[in-house]
Amino acid sequence: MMKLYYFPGNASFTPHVLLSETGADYELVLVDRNVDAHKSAEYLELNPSGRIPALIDDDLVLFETAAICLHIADKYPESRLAPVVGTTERSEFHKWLFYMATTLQPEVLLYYYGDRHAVTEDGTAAVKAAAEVRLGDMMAIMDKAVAEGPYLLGQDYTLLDPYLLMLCRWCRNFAQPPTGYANLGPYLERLSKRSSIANTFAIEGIEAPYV
Ligand SMILES: N[C@@H](CCC(=O)N[C@@H](CS)C(=O)NCC(=O)O)C(=O)O
Repeated sequence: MMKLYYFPGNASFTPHVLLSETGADYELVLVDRNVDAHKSAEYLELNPSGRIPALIDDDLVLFETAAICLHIADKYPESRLAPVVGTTERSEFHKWLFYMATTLQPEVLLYYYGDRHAVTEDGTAAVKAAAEVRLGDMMAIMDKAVAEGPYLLGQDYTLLDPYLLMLCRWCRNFAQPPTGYANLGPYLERLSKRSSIANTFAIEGIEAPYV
């Protein structure tokens, strides 16, 4: 049985939604950030970067959210969480997955961990402020991308959707929250009602407003 190491609302959220989508048996293991369990020697054996999530599937130990999501999608192709390899849709899918994992998500981390990127409090505040502005530009790109909908890739729901919802959720307290964008707003509302996503909010103890 797969084991997902998680903390409510963290980057483990998307793999958690996907496990729920597949109907697979899985176990959730809380990594309690309140006591820095993600920096414990035991957890660092699984994820040497001391970050959440990690996934164990038999002998395989994975870290990095996007890699975990792809593993779940590949293991359960019948859940259609990713387009078939070799199709145009698959290449589009890779584009957005890499954009989110290597551009959008690190920018959100700059916002939340500004102190790791500056040596003074003023410096931290400046890093956070700049990240928020840059995320505004990135959200405008995502807003345009979901304009046609109902999903990021069009008609087909994929793992990109809960991934984007998770990243948008992390920006919910911004001066210009993602819900305020013309297309992202209704898109996020629609997704929040999807049963796998609503159930994951409930299991993780996350209360409305979700995004
Ligand atoms: N690129 C990593 C980033 C994961 C990440 O930064 N997770 C956050 C929680 S959302 C974390 O564990 N932060 C604790 C820390 O950086 O000390 C991934 O996608 O798995």
